[in-house]
Amino acid sequence: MPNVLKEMPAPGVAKLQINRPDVLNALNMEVRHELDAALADCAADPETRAVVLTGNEKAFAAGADIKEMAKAGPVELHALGIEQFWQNLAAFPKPLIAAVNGFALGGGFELALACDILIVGEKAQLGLPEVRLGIMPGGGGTQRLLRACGKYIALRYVMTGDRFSGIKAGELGLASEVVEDEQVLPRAVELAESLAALPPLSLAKIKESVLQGMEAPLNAALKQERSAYYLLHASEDKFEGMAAFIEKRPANFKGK
Ligand code: DAK
Repeated sequence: MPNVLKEMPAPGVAKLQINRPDVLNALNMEVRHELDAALADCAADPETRAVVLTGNEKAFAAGADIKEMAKAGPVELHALGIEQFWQNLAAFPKPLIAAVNGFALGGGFELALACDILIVGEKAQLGLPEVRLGIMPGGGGTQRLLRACGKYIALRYVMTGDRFSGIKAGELGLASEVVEDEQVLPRAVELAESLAALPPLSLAKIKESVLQGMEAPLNAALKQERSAYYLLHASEDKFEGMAAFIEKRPANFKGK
């Protein structure tokens, strides 16, 4: 059985499901490689315009596989090239929606935090419990949480390793939407389908501007936004979008 299952649940939408239910979708090297490859396929495929990343009702992912990590020293860990997985994920150019039910812990939560939009079930359990294992988050958790909700909330949860619910995640600004657990996947697919109908180049440039802007001084970020804005005026989809508005018809965007 593959560790990552791929389906196309709606036009233009790929669903990638982590599939190690026996260990609450713990992320081992096979999962990382399969996810990396599946995301690369989605990035390269013009028919895929938005991706939903999910687990199952019990776990989005309960973190890195502790049994795999327990034996490894820093040199072995480094040699595994896990950083490349996180870098590729951060550079994924299309809309990436995390549909989170159950446990999203450690590397599993970091995986969700690296997505663009988080749809979270009310009863989900999120957190960065690495401190309790004598380590700390290493997949971007300290930094993405800090940037998403500020120093005091980030340290509150990263230092204690405490878990929090999906509802709490919503209150902390760590979820795009909090919905009933059964609605997580349908809502994520619905949102992905609506994104898949929008102009891909605009979405790519919006994502790039927001993500790069988070790391840049305001002036540099505004400059980057402006150049992305002007570039879109050269796209066929700009002419299609505006013509469709003027002619009062739905637009048919081609990603050109
Ligand atoms: N790894 C391996 N197995 C896991 C696992 C994990 N993270 N989480 C759960 N499992 C396995 C359990 O061992 C158990 O397997 P069996 O004993 O049945 O063989 C099965 O899943 C069911 O789990 P439980 O019996 O524990 O189920 P409960 O409902 O009682 O508890 C739980 C659920 C999620 C609260 C508990 O399983 C738990 O605390 N799991 C560990 C959560 C955790 O500490 N996660 C953080 C892992 S550290 C890196 C970047 C990032 C990272 C590493 C490197 N680099 C850039 C190098 C990330 C590190 C982490 O994520």
